[in-house]
Amino acid sequence: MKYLLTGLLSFCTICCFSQHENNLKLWYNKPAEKWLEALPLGNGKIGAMVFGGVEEELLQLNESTLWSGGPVKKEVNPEAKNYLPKLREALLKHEDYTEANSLSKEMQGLYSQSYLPMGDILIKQDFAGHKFSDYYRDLDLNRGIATTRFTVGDVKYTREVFISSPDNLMMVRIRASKAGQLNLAISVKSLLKYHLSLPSGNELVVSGKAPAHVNPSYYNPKDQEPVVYQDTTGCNGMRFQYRIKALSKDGRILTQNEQLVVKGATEVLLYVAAVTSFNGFDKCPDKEGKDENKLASDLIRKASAKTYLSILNAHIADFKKYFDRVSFSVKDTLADNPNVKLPSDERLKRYTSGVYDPGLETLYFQYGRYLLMSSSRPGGPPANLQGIWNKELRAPWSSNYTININTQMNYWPAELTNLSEMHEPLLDWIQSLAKTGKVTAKEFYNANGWVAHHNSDIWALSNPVGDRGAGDPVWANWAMGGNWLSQHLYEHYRYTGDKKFLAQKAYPVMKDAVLFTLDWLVEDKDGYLVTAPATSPENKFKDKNGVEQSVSVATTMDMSIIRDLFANVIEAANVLGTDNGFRDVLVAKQKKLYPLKIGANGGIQEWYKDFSETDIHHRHVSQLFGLHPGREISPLTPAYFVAARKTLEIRGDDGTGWSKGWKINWWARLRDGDHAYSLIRQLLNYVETTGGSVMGGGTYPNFFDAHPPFQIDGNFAGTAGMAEMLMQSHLGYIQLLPALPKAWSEGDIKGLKARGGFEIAINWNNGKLQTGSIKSINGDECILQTDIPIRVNGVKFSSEKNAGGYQTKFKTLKNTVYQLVAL
Ligand code: FUC
Repeated sequence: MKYLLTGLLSFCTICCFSQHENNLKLWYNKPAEKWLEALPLGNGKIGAMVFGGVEEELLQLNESTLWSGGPVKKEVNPEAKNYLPKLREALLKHEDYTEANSLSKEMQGLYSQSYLPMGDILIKQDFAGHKFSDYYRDLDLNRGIATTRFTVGDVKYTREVFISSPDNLMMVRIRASKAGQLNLAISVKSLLKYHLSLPSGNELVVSGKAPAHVNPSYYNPKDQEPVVYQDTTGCNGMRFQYRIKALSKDGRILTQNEQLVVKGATEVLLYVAAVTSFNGFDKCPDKEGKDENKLASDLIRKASAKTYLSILNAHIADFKKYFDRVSFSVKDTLADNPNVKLPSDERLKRYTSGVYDPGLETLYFQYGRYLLMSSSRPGGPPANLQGIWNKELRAPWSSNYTININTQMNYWPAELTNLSEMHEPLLDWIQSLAKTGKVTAKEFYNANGWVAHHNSDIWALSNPVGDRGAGDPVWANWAMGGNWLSQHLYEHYRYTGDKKFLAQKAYPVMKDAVLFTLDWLVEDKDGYLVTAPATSPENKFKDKNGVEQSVSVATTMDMSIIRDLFANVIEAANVLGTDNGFRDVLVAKQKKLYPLKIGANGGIQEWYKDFSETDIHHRHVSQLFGLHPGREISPLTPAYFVAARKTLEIRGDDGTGWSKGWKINWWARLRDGDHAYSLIRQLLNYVETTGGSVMGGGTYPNFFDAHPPFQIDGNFAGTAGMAEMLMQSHLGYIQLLPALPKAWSEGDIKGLKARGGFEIAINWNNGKLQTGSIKSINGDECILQTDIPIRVNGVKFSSEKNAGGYQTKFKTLKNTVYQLVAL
């Protein structure tokens, strides 16, 4: 019975839902012409962009482990460490920033490798020149299904595509409403080297090879081939395979001219596997690679023994298990709001023109969760600059891991919006980075512990990039990537309370990051511990002669990240009751760290000295790390809190997509809901697929974030920022509705996670908390902060009123729900 019901339910997604009433769908009334109009599907391993063309459907395929290159090379710049003393002397003794810049270039290593597209699947459908009508396509966010429907003559055609995590496979079902009306030709192509085989009458196999090296698209020296397939000295690139099997109950399936051809069928199923020989960051994917042929054929064999409905139902159950943990709605005060009824691209355009449409904002929130579930799943690599979706051989910034903000930003919604499992790929990858980072620390700086710089890849590259001298130190030589990522390990513990994880996976890596840092810090003339060299991603300053400079000492971001790391390691040592001696050393060092400063303009100073920036509106506002994602700037430090606000006012709201996304989070932390909301509106600014300027970040027709170009981090920052407006927990207590904007005067959110192991549901009206519930996962004490006093389970606790509102403390029992009522 259960099976039948779920089966019927899934039938309803295709046939009978009212497209206008659903706020968990992106939908369109025309096919995608451009990639940024196509709809993304993914299971963290396979990714696909679905175009929904009528006569030709294009499914552009990705696989998350398909990167150029192989394990990182060693001894890439053995001379690097010899420059460090000279560099420090130039900075600390002579304040010669020009010299520091050239010496930094001597300390660079190799560029990261590139994330690659796997290939295309083209499905040509023959309608003998007849016109189509009733076109509709959508992406169903809580089921992870893309559907395309249209009518030709008196036949209705439906295509349904999803990518299953349980079966690790893409499924395509194509149906005609009248018997025998499907005539298809399925072909493939790839930008990589490949050959095609058609081993049985109904299978098509693409076997390919990734390059051994791909240069970043911005790096084109005359003497280097940008894409190299053979590495004569080391390891050749990985192999890959995608394999399509077609099945139908009626009609005929045959192979013809390198195509799978279907004639006269009523329903066709395509089973698509996509795999690579990637076998871990430290194994050559060629010589020591996995058997991609066996992987792909096993997946297809197992799945094609199952019914379509059982694969579909397992996929939906898996998807809903995560997606449905959080719901968010804001009351639309406009009766029968006409915007809600528009196709999503039109709706976004209208929104950009200023109309009121809170449903679009909550849809965007959930889309971020959808994208994280689709691009980051346990066992796979972390979501990269484009998540898992990339069509270019040389994608912008290699579609790599940029760890001076972008990769971390991808994971801001993970714990907070109840997708802790999707954080795992990053947490696992950090373990690999800590290994290569140990080699880098020794090789480049003769330091202990581990270090990572601003770029990385699936091989866990940790060296400063730049091809030994070609990178600009303002990004290439920044050495705080590992320290920042260590925050993610500790945050996972703070949300889950998982002490085993803290002891076994987090603490050793965090401690090793500290070991590097202790070696990296030097004393300045006043006895402060400072970093030298230091850069402030990726802004430049004017020195006393007005010359533009990058490399200096103790930038605010460096020192804030280090303070955050030390505080987290001290807390972790206390929680675990270990390493007291080491902890005490850190407590002493902590006091000597160069402190936060307020500059002459009233903002948080960005550099060691109060230099002026060369770009006052720069997209990075690195000096505000301590406000978010750090916790050293808060209402508990009022002078810095005011200065942080001033910093943002001076910098202004403009920027790339991710910059606007970060600003939502900052304004939420400043508890200014209306300003945070105005940035949501700016992030949801419709951007044409054809371009836009760097300061014109926003949202493409398929709701992908526009840097521009497409970069997924802004989507994730937007989702996290909205959650931060409704609940914050970074200061040791849970603040409900810290930054509620006027535009969201009535609404509810269920399922957000708070640090300390709590799951929160609240609703509000007239901008005030009404009722809610807190589920205690671990049975720890709960501290709530609210604007108005509350009752918990009918009891009015002795709430303390402080500057931030009322604090209510109560003991909890494990796995128990507590009801809140505002008084
Ligand atoms: C950093 C940013 C850029 C871009 C790139 C991938 O370098 O400054 O804006 O997001 O990463």
